[in-house]
Amino acid sequence: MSPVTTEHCGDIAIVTVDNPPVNALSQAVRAGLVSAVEQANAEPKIKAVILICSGRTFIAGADIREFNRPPEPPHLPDVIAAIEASTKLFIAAIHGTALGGGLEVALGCHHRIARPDASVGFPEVNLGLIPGATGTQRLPRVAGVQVALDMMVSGRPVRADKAKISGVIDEVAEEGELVDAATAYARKLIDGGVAPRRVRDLTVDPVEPGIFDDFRKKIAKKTHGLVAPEQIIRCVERSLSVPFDEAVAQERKSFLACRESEQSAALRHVFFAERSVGKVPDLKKGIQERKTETMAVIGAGTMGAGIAYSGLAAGMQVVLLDNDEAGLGRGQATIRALFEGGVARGRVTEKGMADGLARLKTTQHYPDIADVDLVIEAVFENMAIKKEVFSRLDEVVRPGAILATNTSTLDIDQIAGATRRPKDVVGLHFFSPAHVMRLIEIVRGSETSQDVVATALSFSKRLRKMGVVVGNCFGFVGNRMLYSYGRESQLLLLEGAAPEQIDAALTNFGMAMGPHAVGDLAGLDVGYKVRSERTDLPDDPRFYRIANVLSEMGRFGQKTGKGMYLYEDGSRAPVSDPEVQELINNEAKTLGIKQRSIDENEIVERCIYGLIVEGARIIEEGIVYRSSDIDLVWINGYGFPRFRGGPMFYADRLGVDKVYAKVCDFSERFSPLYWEPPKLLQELAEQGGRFSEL
Ligand code: 3H9
Repeated sequence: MSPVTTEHCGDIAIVTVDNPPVNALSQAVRAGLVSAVEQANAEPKIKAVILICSGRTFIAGADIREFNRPPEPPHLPDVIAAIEASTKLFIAAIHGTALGGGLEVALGCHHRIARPDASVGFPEVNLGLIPGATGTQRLPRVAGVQVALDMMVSGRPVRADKAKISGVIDEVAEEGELVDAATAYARKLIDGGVAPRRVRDLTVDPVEPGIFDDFRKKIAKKTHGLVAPEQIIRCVERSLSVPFDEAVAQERKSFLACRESEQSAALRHVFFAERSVGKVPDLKKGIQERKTETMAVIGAGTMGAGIAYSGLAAGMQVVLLDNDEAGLGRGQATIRALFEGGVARGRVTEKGMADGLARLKTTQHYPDIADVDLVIEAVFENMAIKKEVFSRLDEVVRPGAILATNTSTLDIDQIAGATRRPKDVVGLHFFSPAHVMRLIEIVRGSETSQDVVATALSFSKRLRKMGVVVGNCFGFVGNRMLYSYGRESQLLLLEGAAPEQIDAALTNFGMAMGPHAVGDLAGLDVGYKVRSERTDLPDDPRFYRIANVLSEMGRFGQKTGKGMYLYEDGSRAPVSDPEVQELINNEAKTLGIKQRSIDENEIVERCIYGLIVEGARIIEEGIVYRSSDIDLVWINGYGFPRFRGGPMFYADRLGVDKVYAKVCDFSERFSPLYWEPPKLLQELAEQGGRFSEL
């Protein structure tokens, strides 16, 4: 049966799209729409057609899954042209979200009415695409150039009221059934003798000279390295001077080029990865989750305060516990400052801040947190201290509460072992700054119960974060892989690459920051302490040599004004330090390493392939459910470029066989100590497989 059906109500036809879950424009929907138009045109008694959707939303866009196949007719621009050319009045009735191709269909209709809670937008840019079915030419015609640029380059949808003001929609429906409001609207148009109003026939309002260049400057930093935003701008520029059909042909060409691009393939991969990350294969369906209304955070340092703030911002009751009174005061001040920052940026209202702060309690006494639903421990990264905290929690906190640790590296099972309820213990590894970073690694211990994992996933969502369920091993997914990445960035120093050269190579690749700038930001002492507690490090004097020497000199990074780089007072901008280069050269000499000139390509390959090799081991050991979970950890926690899809997807696109060959080459050139290829990498390479297919 076609997903598009037509029903007649007197002289009005109601065409309904029913293609769950989001009414995407699959080939069957496109074909159904064409035949609905033909039927309406052939039916003399029909004067108007209402295009409406079943389920939770209006058409949410093209069917993204079809983008991996050659386009099949009827093509969307032709479907929209048929709707627009219809002699019958076409009215789009919008609920939920009209997105991408969905909004293009609505703009092909002659009129648009939307529920007050609906929104409309062009999110194509988030998929490395441009609106490719006349959207770039229609939006400037109804809403002007500035609105068109803002909506299409940001990808952010706008609510119905705003969309009406800018001319994207014509009417906001009153409360009640949308179909009734749309029918009443259609009746008004029919009775008023209103003829079809075709957007293609409108002209774009003239603009101030320089508007496009100003816009380019405004977005330059945010869109650095992305292809689609510039393509959108060029299409909108054409809407002012090039005839509609010609501009649409150019838009289509540009859309198809984007669709075939590596960037779009990567961004589409991320889109689906984000939708599968919450699906944990072995969790029983319909599992009863635990309550998470009240939360205690142990440790009022920067991390603890950030976690507490996230809970308060999500409407929870939060108790902050620290045995140091002054520390507690500082934590409270940090939380207040975070709220004030939110108010200043317009993200939190004054009332929201007052409510949030009223829900915060502080204490130095464990019995005060006895009744909470969830505890998150955020004390020093030291096993003995963590065990002590967990045995206290075990004594005082009510049965059934979830006991979580924010450890970034330590063994969850050992921590759980300090309690008599290991089933209730889970890792919730937040990233710093906790109020900003979206990622939470949900670390499943060997005894963590299913309902605790399910609750941790919902809790992450409630905090508007992305929970990725991972297994228990040193450093879990993110920090374990960081070790290999960091190791290579350190070895490269000894071999002759300068810190700024390494950082530039990786930011050119798309990393948000270079590894040495990140080290200085996080504090070189932090990694130093973790390494000094590990007993399983390789017996290699080169391993993190420069970071160790700098830490021992008290050069911890930004917080001490110098680390790998120098920092002028109050500035976070790294400045090269000739003393550090001299130190690196001396260390290389001491170790008998002959320095050489190293090119950008080798820097990127050594660091990124280091990640891929460790990622392959993580998959092999079953620490993640799917390779795309690793991609999300690195994109959301470590600044890996989204437009490259994450390290494992990047490996797939390069070709796993090519990566394997290079790893074998590195193993020969630099020693198998770090470059022994994992079995999984070898197998996939031999079978022509991909990580994403596992
Ligand atoms: C485009 O339109 C190009 C045109 O300009 C030109 C063409 C020529 N296709 O997000 P959810 C699936 S580009 C296929 O969890 P929510 C999704 O994978 C497109 N599938 O729901 C998931 O599947 P599963 C422009 C799609 O309520 C299920 O639906 N449009 C599509 O949180 C539920 O998704 C966009 O970029 C799709 N287009 O949010 C809009 N969309 O259950 C993309 C969703 O198997 N979509 N699915 O995991 C969204 O932003 C959100 O899905 C939406 C609903 C806001 C609609």
